[in-house]
Amino acid sequence: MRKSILTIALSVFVLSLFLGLSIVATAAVVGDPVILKGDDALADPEPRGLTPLAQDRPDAPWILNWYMPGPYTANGGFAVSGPIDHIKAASGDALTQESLSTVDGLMKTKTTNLDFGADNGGSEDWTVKTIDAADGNNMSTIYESLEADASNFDTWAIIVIESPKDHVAVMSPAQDDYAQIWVNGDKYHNDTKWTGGATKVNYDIPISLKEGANVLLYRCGESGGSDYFNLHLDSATMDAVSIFPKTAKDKDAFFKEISSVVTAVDARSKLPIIWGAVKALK
Ligand SMILES: [Ca+2]
Ligand SMILES: [Ca+2]
Repeated sequence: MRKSILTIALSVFVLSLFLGLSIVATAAVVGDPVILKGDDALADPEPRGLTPLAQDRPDAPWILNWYMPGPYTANGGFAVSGPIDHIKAASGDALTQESLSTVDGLMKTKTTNLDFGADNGGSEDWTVKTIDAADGNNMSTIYESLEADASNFDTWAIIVIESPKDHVAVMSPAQDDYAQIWVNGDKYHNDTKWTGGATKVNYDIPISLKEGANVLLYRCGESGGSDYFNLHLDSATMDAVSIFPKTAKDKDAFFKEISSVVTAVDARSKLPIIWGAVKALK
């Protein structure tokens, strides 16, 4: 009896060792995260040597809740608009796309509304939008200010990913038309080609996540026809992290949700003020 228990325990140990090694092997195949700098920041994946996967993933763990400003309209088509950082002008230089994809930048949106100007969508407050991953027009659908299947607009969407550790995750976007994605101030994806269907993925992109709060910014530009943006992370990461907005339906609720996640940064930014006050008392 005792021997058989020992055999089972040993088998389980060997099996989990094997599974563990397989997982490590799978993760290794993905490759290291590549941050797009210089000319690569606006270069498509194929010229950079990547091959489209053309995989339909209707059952992937798509992320449905996003923190977003209003749309930038009359963009002149995604090809014209895409290379321009509209966040910079609309925030009065308070933000850039890079800084918006950091905790510090995200915190600024508490008080910084974007104003795209009267001809390009004006100013809508930041709020939480819930998309339907299967909806081939999920970008135009979420905006009351846009007509159904609208053309010529840009959207920006944010999530906070709370990770228990530093690790490399894999993000998989589906977009129509032009996707650009930043994480923690670094650009990881630039793809001007629509993926061919709302849940069709062309690239699995390794990204660096750090312990604690990570900010991901997903910009999608639309010219005509379908307009959708979707994103999922690899299953192991999806199981390990918390993603916000969770149940929040508006800006206030979203910042309440992430308050404990971003506390460390808050405390750090308050330190100089506290020390200044202490000094003043002396
Ligand atoms: Ca459209
Ligand atoms: Ca389109």
